[in-house]
Amino acid sequence: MSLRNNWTKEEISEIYNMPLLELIYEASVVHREYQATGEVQVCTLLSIKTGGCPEDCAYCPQAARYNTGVDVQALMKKEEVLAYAQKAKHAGSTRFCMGAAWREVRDNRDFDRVLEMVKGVNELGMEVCCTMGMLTESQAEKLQAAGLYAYNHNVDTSEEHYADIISTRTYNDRLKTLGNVRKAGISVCSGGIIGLGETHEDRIGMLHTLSTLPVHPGSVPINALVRVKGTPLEGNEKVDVWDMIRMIATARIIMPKAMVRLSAGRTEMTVAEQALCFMAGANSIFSGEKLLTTPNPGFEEDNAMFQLLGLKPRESFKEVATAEAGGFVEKAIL
Ligand code: SAM
Ligand code: DTB
Ligand code: SF4
Repeated sequence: MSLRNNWTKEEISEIYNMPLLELIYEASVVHREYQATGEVQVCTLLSIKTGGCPEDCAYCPQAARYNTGVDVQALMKKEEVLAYAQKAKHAGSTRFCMGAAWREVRDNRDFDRVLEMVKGVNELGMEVCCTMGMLTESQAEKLQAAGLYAYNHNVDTSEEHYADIISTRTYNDRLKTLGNVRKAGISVCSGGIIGLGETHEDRIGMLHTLSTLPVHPGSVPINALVRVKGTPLEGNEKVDVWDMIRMIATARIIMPKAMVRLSAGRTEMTVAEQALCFMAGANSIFSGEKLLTTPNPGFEEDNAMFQLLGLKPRESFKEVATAEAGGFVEKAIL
């Protein structure tokens, strides 16, 4: 199968609605053809600026307008952030993703500090990722020049369902940021959330948006809603794990080269359920005791799961690139 970005909603729907075991099997076949099965990318998140966000994303504990008990914290110091990154690296993580509860990046001293953080994490030899809201073209270029590897900006849901979840910015705003990231030569990380009260058609619509971007995202996080008290979606039903598996398998089949990330929601899943997600084509996770503000399995727990399932953490792309260039010296000083 070759890479396609002209999928129709009907084609995606046919895949998504296949008999479940058939779908998992098909996805495994694609996974084997395009990816190093047995390897899982381990990423770690850190919230570098927490809470007090002016947006109204109905799922989010960091929106100022909901009473969720999340403490507002100004932008962290570079040294503190680098200490976290170092810890994550020692635990086997190869991608470090810094999150800021901003509507958009502004050209100010905070942004300059983030650029310094990006440089610092890059120098540790980790792939650096940021998720900080909307970006202009010139901000994306500055981040790229500082060594940013990827930028996360999720479409979250379908275009049709979007306005029920967020009113303070549009679907088009999101797509524009993704375009700015791509143009700057930064790897696009974009996916969404299930459990927001969306229909199956909305899920198919979201996958359609992602798989028909000019270039498929380098990584596609699939999040199950973490239901946080105080948010408008606190009373939503728990995501059915089979739906998570369907989403992952469909994403794997239509975007074969992307890293598909089993993202938020793992604390509510058993190891057996997560194993099915890996069978269905997931090959990336967030590891470490916290996502941004909510709990997540820690490194030890995940290492034990990897041992049990015979999985191993994937090397950083940066290390692979350096090794391929024969740069042992460079690699040694990373
Ligand atoms: N403020 C920036 C933005 O919205 O782009 C970056 C941080 S924001 C927390 C990053 C992503 O986290 C959101 O787009 C959403 O997909 C995900 N997220 C936030 N709260 C979540 C929750 N309760 N459950 C699952 N995913 C969530
Ligand atoms: C993504 O898709 N999921 C991560 C990351 N990208 C930034 C965030 C999940 C956040 C879950 C809620 C929280 O911990 O605040
Ligand atoms: Fe703010 Fe991002 Fe949370 Fe929306 S998802 S409220 S933009 S931190």
